[in-house]
Amino acid sequence: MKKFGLIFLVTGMALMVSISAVMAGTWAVVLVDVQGDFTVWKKGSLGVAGSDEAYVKQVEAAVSELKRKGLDIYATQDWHPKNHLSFYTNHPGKKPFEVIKLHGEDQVLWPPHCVQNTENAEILIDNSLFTLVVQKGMLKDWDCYSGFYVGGGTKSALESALKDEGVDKLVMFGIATDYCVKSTAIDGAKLGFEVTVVKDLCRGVDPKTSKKAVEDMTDAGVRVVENLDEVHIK
Ligand code: VGL
Ligand code: ZN
Repeated sequence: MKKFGLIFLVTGMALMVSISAVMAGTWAVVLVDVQGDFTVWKKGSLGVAGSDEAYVKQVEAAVSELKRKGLDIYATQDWHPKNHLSFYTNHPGKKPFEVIKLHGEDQVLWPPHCVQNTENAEILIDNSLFTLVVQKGMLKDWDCYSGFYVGGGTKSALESALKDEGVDKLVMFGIATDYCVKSTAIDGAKLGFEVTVVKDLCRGVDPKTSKKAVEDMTDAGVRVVENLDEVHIK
């Protein structure tokens, strides 16, 4: 009788531990495109407002703190070939930031940026903190803002890597609020993750589209918070 009591107790405790683990979920960080070309710090070709050295150091401190708390860090990296069709220079007569139709969709024509193996394509955060770096935008004919894809509807390794590790909650930040952060966050929500975007760790190309991006993310079920303290991870 005594033996059965002990077995029940141990089984019950194991059950409670696993239930609480499932309820708490598993967090990971998705760090979006903190690369030289998107920063004014590195005089990037597409340096967005407020992306100075202090911003990058603030992001690095946040990433380090979350890593210390036990979260794995997944980083995305815009990674274009020189002849990429999102570059205005590959469309004779077009100017930077003009919008054209590509595959029937609006395509902003960007200054050349994040060209593979160039210095300003590098991620500015200590790369030893990363569990995985996911590259996107490698296909010449397709732009790709979402880290869950590489372009043309082909998935990157991000979703399967996260799901293999049992991750279900993502804390997300980086550049640019109105393009890659927005797209990666919304796709994350669509793919079944609980996504939290931390606004003061993001920088946007344009204030208007950044404001709209926050609305679009919220509508898609993404939780947008002002700062890391509001995330309440553990
Ligand atoms: C991005 C414009 C072009 C981004 C990437 O990382 O948000 N923006 N390519
Ligand atoms: Zn790009």
